[in-house]
Amino acid sequence: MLTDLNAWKSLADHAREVERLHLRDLFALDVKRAEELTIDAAGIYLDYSKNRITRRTLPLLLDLAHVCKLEERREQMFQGEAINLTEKRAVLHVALRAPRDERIVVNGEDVVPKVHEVLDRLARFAETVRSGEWKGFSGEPIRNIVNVGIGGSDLGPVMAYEALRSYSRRDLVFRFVSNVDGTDFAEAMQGLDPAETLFVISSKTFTTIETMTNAQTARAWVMNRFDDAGAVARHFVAVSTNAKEVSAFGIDTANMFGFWDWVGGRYSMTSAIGLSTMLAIGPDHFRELLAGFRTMDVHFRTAPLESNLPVVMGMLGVWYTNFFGADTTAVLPYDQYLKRFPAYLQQLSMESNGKGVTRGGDRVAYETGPIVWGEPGTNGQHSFYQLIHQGTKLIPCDFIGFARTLNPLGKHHDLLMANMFAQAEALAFGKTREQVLSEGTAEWLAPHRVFAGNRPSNTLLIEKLTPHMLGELVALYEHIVFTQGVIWDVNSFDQWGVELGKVLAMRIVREMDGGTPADPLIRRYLDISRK
Ligand code: G6Q
Repeated sequence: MLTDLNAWKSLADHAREVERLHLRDLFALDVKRAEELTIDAAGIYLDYSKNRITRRTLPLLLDLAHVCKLEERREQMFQGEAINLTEKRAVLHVALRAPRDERIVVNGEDVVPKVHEVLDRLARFAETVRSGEWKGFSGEPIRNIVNVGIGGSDLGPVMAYEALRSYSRRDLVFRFVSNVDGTDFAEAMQGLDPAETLFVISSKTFTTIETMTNAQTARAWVMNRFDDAGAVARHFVAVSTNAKEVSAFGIDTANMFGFWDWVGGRYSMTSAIGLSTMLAIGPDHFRELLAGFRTMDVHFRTAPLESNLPVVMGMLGVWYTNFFGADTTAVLPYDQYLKRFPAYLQQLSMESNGKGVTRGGDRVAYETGPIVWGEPGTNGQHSFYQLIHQGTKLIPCDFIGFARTLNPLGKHHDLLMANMFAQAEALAFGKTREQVLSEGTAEWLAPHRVFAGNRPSNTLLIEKLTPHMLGELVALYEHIVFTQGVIWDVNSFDQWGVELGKVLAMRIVREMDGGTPADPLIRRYLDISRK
C-alpha cells in the first residue's frame, strides 16, 4: 500500500520537520531560492519558491513518483494501453494533438489518420459557416452558433470560447446551453433568429438526458419558425459517436463529427467537441491551440522529472493533500479571459481524482483529489481571499498571470499584475505582530491585523494569452491530474459517481408522471407545481 512505501514514510518524516519552518526563514536562509526554485519551460515560467518546501523536498517527492512508476504509467497512456481499467479503454486524448506523421496504435489500428481526417472535415465545415457559404433553411447565412452539451461536452467549449474571445469572430454570436433547467435555453435564445442560428449538438453518447431535452426544445424552436422537418439538417449539426441517434434526430450524418471511446468527456476539448471553438476562432487558431497541447504533452513525456512542469506541480499538490491536510486548492487566474478556467479545472480534477478506491478496488487509506475552486483576480481578493490569508485552513494557490495583456488600457495591466505578485508575497511572508505594532496599531487590535503567512502558492507567468498558450495550460493541468492519479493509484478516467443520481432522477420522473411518489417532499412539490 502507498502509505507503507519507504518513500512515503520519508516524506511523512520530512513533513514534520518542514511544518516547523516558516517561508520567511526559508527565504532568509536560502537567498537563491526565488531564482532557483523555478522552471522555465515551453514558454511558462513557474515560480514554486513560495511553497512550504526545502531543497530536500522535491527529490523526496520525485522518489515517491518514481516508486509509484509514474514514468512507466505515463508511457502506458501515451502508447494507448487500456489504462481506464473499469471501462477497459485506452486513454488517448494526447493522440488528438499528435502530428500527422505520428503512429499511435489502438487495437491494431493507427488512430492518428482518423484524428486528422476529422480535424480536416471540421476545418472545412467551419470555413463554410464562417464564410457565409452555409445557409439556413431560408437562405440566410449563420450569425448565431449555439453549443448544446453538458459536462465534458460543454465546459471545455465554454472555457475556450471565453479564453479566446479576443481571437474570435466578433460578428458571430456564441451561446452555450447545458443545464436541463429551461431557463438556460430560454435565456440563451434571447434575441436570436432561428433563420440565422446553427445548433451544434455536442454529445458523445447522444443519449444524455439534459442535452437531448435541450436539443428537442431547440428542434421545436426551429420547427416553430419553419414547420418543415427539412430545416433540421440546415440548423443542426452533431458532435457525437452515435450515428444512429444523430440521424434519428434528423441531422444529416454528413454533418456529424465523430470521436472515439478512447477520448473521455472531460479530456475532449481537442476532439470534435472543439467544433464551437473552431467556429469561433477559425481552423488556423484551432491548430495553434492543438500545437500548444502538443508542446505540453511532449514536455510531460520527455522532460526530466525535476524540471517537468506537470510532475512538479502535481507532486506539490500531493505534498499538501497528503502531508499537510489541505482539502482544497485554489486556481486564481489574473486574466479576465480565463474566468471559466477554474470551473473547467473543477471537472477535470474532481471527476478524475475524486475517487475512494484504488485501481485494484481497495478502499484508499489516504486522501485523494482535492476540491478545486477559484475566480479570476482581482475579484477574488475582494471576496474570499480573506479566508486564505487569515482563516484556519491551508489553501495552496496557483496564480496565473500574463506579462502582456490583450487589452492595453492605461495602467490596468501593471495594476492587475502588481496585485497578483502582492498576494503571493503576502500569503508567503505575512505580517508579524512587531511589524503591526511598529505601524502604531493599538495592542488590542494587533492580533486582528497580524498575518501569519507561510501560506503556499505557485505562480505561473506566461508572456501572453494565445491559443497556443491556452493549449499548454490546459494540457499542464491534464497531466497534473494524471500525475496525482498515479500516486493515489486511482482510475482517473472513469466517473461512476455520476451514475447513481442519473438513475434515481429517472425513477423519480416516472413516479411524478404516475402521480404517486413515496417521498413526502416530492408529493409536496407536485401539490404546489400542479396547482
Ligand atoms: C466527463 C464525463 C461527462 C460527460 C457528460 C456529457 O468526463 O464523461 O461530463 O462529458 O456527461 O456526456 P455526453 O457527451 O455523452 O452527452
